[in-house]
Amino acid sequence: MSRTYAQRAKNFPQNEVARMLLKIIEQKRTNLCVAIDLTKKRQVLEVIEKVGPYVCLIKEERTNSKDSSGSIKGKLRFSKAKTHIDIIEDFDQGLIDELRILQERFNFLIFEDRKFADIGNTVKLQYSSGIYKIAEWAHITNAHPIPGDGIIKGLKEVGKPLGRSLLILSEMSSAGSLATGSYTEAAIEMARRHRDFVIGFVAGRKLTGNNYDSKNQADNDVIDNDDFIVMSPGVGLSDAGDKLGQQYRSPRDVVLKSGSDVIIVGRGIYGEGRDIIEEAKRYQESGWNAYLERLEL
Ligand code: 5FU
Repeated sequence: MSRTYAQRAKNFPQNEVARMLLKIIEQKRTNLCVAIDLTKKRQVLEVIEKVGPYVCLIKEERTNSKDSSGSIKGKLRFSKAKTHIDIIEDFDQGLIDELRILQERFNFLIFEDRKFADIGNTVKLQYSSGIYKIAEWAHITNAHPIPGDGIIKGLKEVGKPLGRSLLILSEMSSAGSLATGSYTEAAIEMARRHRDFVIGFVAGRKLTGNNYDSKNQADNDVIDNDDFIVMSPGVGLSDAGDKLGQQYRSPRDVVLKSGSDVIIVGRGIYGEGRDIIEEAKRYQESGWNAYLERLEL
């Protein structure tokens, strides 16, 4: 048995972002995060316009491509064209302003999937400065635990005063990932040491916390200090994976069997030939029904 998203909000007294996210999930009845790996700001905004009603989170990636066809259809052939770079072609403050408008209109949070991985002093600068100034607009970002606690401390110095929060990448969905076993265990310990800034994990399953009965009032009065929000990428209903090692599982598998809290879906929603709105609805329903089933366990 498990608690509802709303009941878990009290487990995050130090993280307003976590409480906001849990509230949005409950209000909009969606545990879907759409990962927008598109290359032009116009495309990103067009997808958000479509999926906005069905998501709790938008996961942004700063990507670029040589494709200049300008059409959404052409741009959506990104499984090979997408690359992570530090400079986006047409990034400007206008994108951030538009994102903020859409965020208010549709009530979702923004997760910049930056995957920081350097020493504390460097990530501090990467998070606060440069062209993107991620800390100014992203409610949530994430970091690899590999450099040790310094990476969290550095990001926290910038993000905490702004009310931002962090996820730790403790597992990855790709085949052959090294983030397993003792690495994952160490990542969990790091997160526990920084509960004032870390709200959860990118992982394939629930990693911490206790089980409670959502219908038992006595249970619900207890605060679970080991509760972290788990967000899982590698979710797809139509494909088993891609040619570059990505591996997909169904929302039901991820949320019901593995106890994850948020499903992260990219190409399953806006891949070539997909009806973005229909797919967003399908994933939203699938993720939410799996959660409702989990409450009954
Ligand atoms: F940390 C991870 C991970 O382990 N697997 C991922 O796939 C992050 N991701 C991201 O989720 C990845 O960078 C994409 O942005 C997104 C999955 O996209 P897809 O199109 O659904 O495969």
